[in-house]
Amino acid sequence: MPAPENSFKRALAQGRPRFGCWLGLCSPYAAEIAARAGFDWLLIDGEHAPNDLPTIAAQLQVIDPLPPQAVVRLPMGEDWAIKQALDAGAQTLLIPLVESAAQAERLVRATRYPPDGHRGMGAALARASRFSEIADYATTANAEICLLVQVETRAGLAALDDILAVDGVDGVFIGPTDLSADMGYPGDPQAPEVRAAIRDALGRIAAAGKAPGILSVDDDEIAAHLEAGARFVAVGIDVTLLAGALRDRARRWSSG
Ligand code: 3PY
Ligand code: MG
Repeated sequence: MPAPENSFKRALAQGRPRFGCWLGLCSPYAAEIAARAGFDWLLIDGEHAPNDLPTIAAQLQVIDPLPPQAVVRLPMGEDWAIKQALDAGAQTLLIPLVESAAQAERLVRATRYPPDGHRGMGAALARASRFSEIADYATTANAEICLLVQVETRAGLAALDDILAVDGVDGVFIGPTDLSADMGYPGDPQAPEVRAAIRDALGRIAAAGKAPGILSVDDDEIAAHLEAGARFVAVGIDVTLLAGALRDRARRWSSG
């Protein structure tokens, strides 16, 4: 039996738009609500939400049997963290702050078993191999890994064409918040210079045949990103959706 097919990777390769939601509530219960809402993919955020390996694994267990594809964002692209996330059953990873082709190549190798890379062997006791039920996991896992890297600094943008040439990188996600800060507009990803840089980057990623990704919760901006080439687009964040709805309700019925 081979590793499970990564249908998110296939969809991105075919250029189909995929709409997702960011998960920062760190809860399998909340992840199930999002997984039943109708999104194509869900991002379990280990960079800016207090997720650790057990909470990531628990959310993967909930999401995997349901329609959306799970994407795990790690806080950084360290070999050991990548190995643990893959062993926990993640097949699609998003890695922040990639600024060179050499860094992207190291990430590709960290996600692949030898001879294509140096991912440590040990999935026999892991969820990734369904606890050894998938007899052919070691020989079939590499083909189902989807690696998405984040370009979110001026240095990353300067290296974008080199990063796009790295075999094994499936998509490049532009991080508008970090990019705007690095470009001198902290908290203002709408700044015209930032918007132009994002538009140019999304177009270059699409032209290179890789999947361009982005996050926005503004409908007009999402339409512009799609028009510029974006294909995996996060259109919501569970934390801010919940916080906004709760605040609206509390305001409506405020006793003070
Ligand atoms: C960013 O905007 O910097 C992100 O990492 C995610 O949107
Ligand atoms: Mg970022």
